[in-house]
Amino acid sequence: MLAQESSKNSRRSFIGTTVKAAVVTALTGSQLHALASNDKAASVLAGAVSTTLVGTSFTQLPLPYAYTALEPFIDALTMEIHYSKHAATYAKNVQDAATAENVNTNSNLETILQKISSYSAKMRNNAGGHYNHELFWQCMKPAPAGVPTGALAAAINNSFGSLDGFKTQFADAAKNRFGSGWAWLVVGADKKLAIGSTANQDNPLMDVSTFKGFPLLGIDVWEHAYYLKYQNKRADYITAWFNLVNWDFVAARYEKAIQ
Ligand code: MN3
Repeated sequence: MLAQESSKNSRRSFIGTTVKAAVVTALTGSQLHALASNDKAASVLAGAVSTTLVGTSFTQLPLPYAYTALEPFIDALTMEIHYSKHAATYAKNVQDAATAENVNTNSNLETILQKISSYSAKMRNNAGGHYNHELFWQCMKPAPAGVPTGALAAAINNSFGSLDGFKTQFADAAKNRFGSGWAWLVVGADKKLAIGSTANQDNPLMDVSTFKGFPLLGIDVWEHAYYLKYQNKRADYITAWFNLVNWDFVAARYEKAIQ
């Protein structure tokens, strides 16, 4: 619980520092060019996504809110176990895999994900697991969720008819992912929004994924994300989860992605 005892002020300060660090560690243009020349998936980043979005580290960041903050939609015990056990283990294991496979842990995780077929199954599972959870925590905030704004709102209406249309398609992708995995809203190389899902800890940045794009929003549909409160009722968890979406985060991510 130590992470939960820090003040709101120190959290805000940390988040600000984190954003700056992400920008500083962003890939350079020449690095992106090198990636794009031999990797189709990299074209999503090189063609459609600002380099300031690339910079997820190998280290688990503090949760940006308390374990209790997402109640009643996600209970505190689920959050504590999810963050401090499941996600922390992915973070540890991706660092172990990086050491074993001579990957510089000061590099960006996105770079590894785009070439994940070059690495071990341990790297695939844990680089994906760590990246997905780091994004997942930021995709949520204490209720109420509000609504998409600006360019994202227009794009959602254009692609899915309405916010409700988006929710229906996104929930279907999440419900229909058999077994463990994730559902995603992504922006593709064509700069259009798309909804899809991936199995296990794969994600749409990976060269091995059949569903590709730059992830804007993701929902974890592994049972560990919801079973304590919702048991087998994944659909109820998904419905409740929409109350927690941090649309400001998603909108900012989208606007940078289409620059
Ligand atoms: Mn999880």
